[in-house]
Amino acid sequence: MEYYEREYFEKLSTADDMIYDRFRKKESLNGSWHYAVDQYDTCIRQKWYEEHYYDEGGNSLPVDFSFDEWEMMTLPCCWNTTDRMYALYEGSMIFTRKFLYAKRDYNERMILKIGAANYLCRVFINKKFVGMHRGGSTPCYFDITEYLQPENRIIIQADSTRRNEQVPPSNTDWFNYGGIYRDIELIRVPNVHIKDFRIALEPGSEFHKIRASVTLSQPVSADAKLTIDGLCVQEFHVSDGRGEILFDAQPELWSTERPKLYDVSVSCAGDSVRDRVGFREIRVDGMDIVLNGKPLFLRGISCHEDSVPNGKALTDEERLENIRAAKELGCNFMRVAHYPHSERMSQLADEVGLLLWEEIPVYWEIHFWSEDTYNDAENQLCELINRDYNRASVIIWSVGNENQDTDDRLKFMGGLAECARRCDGTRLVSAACLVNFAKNAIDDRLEQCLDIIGVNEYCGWYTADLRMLPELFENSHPQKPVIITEFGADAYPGLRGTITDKGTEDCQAYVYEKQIENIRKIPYIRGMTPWILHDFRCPRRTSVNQKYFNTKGLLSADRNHKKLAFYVLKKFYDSFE
Ligand code: GCB
Repeated sequence: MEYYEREYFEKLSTADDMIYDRFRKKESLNGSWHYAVDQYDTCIRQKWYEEHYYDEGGNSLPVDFSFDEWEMMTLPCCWNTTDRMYALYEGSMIFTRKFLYAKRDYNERMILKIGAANYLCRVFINKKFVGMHRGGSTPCYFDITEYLQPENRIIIQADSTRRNEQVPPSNTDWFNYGGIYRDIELIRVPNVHIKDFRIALEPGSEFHKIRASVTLSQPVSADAKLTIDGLCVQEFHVSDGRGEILFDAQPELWSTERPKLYDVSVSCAGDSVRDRVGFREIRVDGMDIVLNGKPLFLRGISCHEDSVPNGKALTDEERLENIRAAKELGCNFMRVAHYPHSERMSQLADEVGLLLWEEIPVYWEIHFWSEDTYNDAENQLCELINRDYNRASVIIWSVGNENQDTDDRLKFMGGLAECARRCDGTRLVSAACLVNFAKNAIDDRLEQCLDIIGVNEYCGWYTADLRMLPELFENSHPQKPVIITEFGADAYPGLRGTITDKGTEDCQAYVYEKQIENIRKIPYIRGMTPWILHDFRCPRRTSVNQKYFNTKGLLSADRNHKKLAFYVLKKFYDSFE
């Protein structure tokens, strides 16, 4: 950390600052913001946000900014897709606008929510530093009540600099989009409000019990009323700001075939919130993954949050296009890699009946020895769990992807697995592990901390000899169900050739055929999420058959072209019906 940044790490917004906000009334700050590229971090070095235009003697001072004359950008967005000039820009950008505020209720608090800003985000209101957030894919919340006046200037710095100590670190296999790329919203809540509301089918209750809990923003006592439309009404007591109820109920279960959702509301201490919730049970039984009491094979596909026109700022239509393509493939499962995608994704998956694997970006070579990096990773995990706890579609929390099996890494990721379990006893914990190539076997010490073992093997691609695959599976004796979380091959859309000619659709389809031929014979493999649904931007990929895209997609980056391998996988998945 640079010396001038130190003071801005003081007021870190974390998972503890989140409030429950689904379906709350929101006032949007999306739209036109003035902006400037601030490559040298001058805004925070020179404290532009303090707006010193005159010295004590009344003499005008030179200033290096013109907040209200700067050009405009429409937020949310990834700045890389707005103008060629910013296509490859990584660093700091300053955004500012004004807004009016009139108090509506003497008792109200105003919460600012930023859906996501990559990676550091600092907020200033009316010349004061409000706080900062780190982590480029989870939402942050700031109580800005004390900073507000009738007329307000807000300044947000988004800093997309890649740094080794961050989560993800500086080297990844995807594009580092910058920007405030999810909604910016104001939420009025009463002083005592519902900070957290959780509801789920109780695991092991034979589908006959539901547990719900409420956490208030203050340690007060009050009665809470829970209504599940068409099912029941329950009352329970909240004391010292927390209350929980476990009650008998027989909800129609949520499944991928019948994604039944209930309208749910809870009111307590003058505040009330709503949700749409499905009830299902996911567990591991021996070597089976069991949904609502029935073993199932997870017919999955991996997916990045990336579109050609919008980067990570996908529209709902684009998300639905991905979901439709996955359904057409015959999927019941999607691995949303390698970081939390928008909360809209899990909400849509709830509606359409698609199971999800959600992941935090503990990717490749993290600073596993650093406590600060651990805290950052754990906070991102907690923010994700808080955000999506009520989503029936989410069945697995993944604590990372492809990390070398070292002692530091075992402690770090073991800690994350434990944290996921502590925060959420209704889901399974996994990680996408590397193959132990010295033994050509599934063998990673992290397995002891997981419910399901994820394995990325690239036989037929990085491990060029496909004959290694049967041997790899035979050499392995996992004690838990395995999901093959990645295999795949690059194919430039439309490029044809022989099955040995890397970069052609024929070669990719061949890899899929051989993989499927082997995977289907192995009983301990209980699911797969090949890499990947569609091509995505990737600065590391410069070859003629990639052109700065990772072309392992089954669809082209614009989703208009289906590669041969799409149909190979579809044929396999359709054989399950
Ligand atoms: C992997 C990584 C993924 C890459 C992929 C590839 O193992 O987990 O992020 O994009 O391989 O295409 O090399």
